[in-house]
Amino acid sequence: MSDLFTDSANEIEEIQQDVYILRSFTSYDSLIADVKAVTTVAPFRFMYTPGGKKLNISMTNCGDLGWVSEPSGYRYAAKDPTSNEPWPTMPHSFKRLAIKAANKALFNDFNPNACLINHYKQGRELTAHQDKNEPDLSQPIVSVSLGMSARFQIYGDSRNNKALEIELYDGDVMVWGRSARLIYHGVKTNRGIPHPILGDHRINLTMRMV
Ligand code: MD6
Ligand code: FE
Repeated sequence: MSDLFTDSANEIEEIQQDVYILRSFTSYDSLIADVKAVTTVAPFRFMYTPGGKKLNISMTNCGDLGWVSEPSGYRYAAKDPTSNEPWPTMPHSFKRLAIKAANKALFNDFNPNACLINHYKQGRELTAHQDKNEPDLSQPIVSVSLGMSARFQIYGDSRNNKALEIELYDGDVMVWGRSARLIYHGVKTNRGIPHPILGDHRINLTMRMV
């Protein structure tokens, strides 16, 4: 498919106010070495919610700060609580990609210092939530989908709204901020064609300024 559409591969589309998508902006192939470098030092792990429930999705982080969910609450932590060591440095490839994507959506002073990495096995879903633990909500989030596709759901200002659904494929990048910064969103299980390396798994990077 990408061969047929290379001319439009880097076009930005505003799918809803202040929510942008860049199709085929990158690929797992081009990020695999850096994803592995991070997850070798800080492996994916299942965190627990403040209610004490194990999350469905395993996670890790890189950068100056990492998002952590614990029985005591959500926080950004400078150290990996599993190892008590700083999180791995954010690879330049991640940062460059995020800044380039943010610039396309006219966020010109985005310089992410935190990257949450989610890992989904097929059948696992992410329930509707807002990302509101970041101090400066004028800064966007840049999200990179890798591996098997999944259906992303955008609920807007209430999780009771009917969701706008969008299929996200390997290499698709989303940028959102401004009026959309606090929208509710979730992810339905991976589906579609298995990825040559990740099979029926999906990885998502979300880069933030914290
Ligand atoms: C995911 N993404 O795509 C989860 N949050 O697996 C998110 O939760 C997300 O894509 C904030 C901004 C963009 C996102
Ligand atoms: Fe989110």
